[in-house]
Amino acid sequence: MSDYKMIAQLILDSNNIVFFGGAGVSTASNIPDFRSADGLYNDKANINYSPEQILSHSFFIRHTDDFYKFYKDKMIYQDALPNYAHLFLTKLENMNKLKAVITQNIDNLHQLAKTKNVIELHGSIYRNYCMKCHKFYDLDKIVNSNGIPLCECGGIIKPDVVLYEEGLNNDDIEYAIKLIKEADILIIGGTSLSVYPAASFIDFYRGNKMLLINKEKTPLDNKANYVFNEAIDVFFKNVNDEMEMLIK
Ligand code: CNA
Repeated sequence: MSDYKMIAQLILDSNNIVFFGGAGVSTASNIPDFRSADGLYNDKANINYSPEQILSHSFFIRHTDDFYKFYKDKMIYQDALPNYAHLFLTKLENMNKLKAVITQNIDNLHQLAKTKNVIELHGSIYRNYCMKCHKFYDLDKIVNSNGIPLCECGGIIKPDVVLYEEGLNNDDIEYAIKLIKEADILIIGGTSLSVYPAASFIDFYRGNKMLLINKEKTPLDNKANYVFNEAIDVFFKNVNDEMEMLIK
């Protein structure tokens, strides 16, 4: 039996699958990740500060103007569309197999692909709020502001994105851990598993069907029951082909 067929069978036999993913899920939608060779962290254009520094809370407070220059240039991809990986997860949700997508992504592509239960551990570029009066603003406000986006009240608008040095939302943490604890199959994909605390959540999985699909090796490969070092969109296409053959 091929690996894809074996995974297809596991999926067909389960109704409690949880997906945990990251930036690699969206590279096929032309959004660069952080840590691939052609990712943002290897972009030689960032000379003065590293992306980790720029995307930190203290940098946002001290150098808001420079933060926004980088953020608007490198983090916003309004025209990006979901790729096969997003669509396959929606299909599994519609088949009542997938319980939730837990993502570190901030690009809204799972929602655009119509997955309903999405936990955005690191927030979303589409939500923004005034740091003074908490008024909500959409992405257009950020994109259409020259320099630092300001609220009507004069306050600075901040993206609802979890920056380095900032904590995750407690309800999201609890819900994500509960889903992972109770999952039959945990599919992890497109993440270097190097950003904490998010990466630590996979430790709560108790089953023996942890799949890890990532182009490059990760520090946590040894925790997975099945590791596939390949593109996740292609992997899901192959699994889907096998699923359709098995259903026939
Ligand atoms: P990362 O650290 O950049 O790792 C991405 C991983 O995905 C790498 O190990 C790649 O090898 C792998 N990869 C790339 N393309 C594919 C593919 N097609 N199939 C399978 N694997 C692939 O990103 P993480 O998500 O692990 O790190 C967490 C950060 C990245 C979060 O805080 C995000 O907010 C942040 N981020 C998000 C986006 C987005 O929303 N699309 C883009 C860039 C960074």
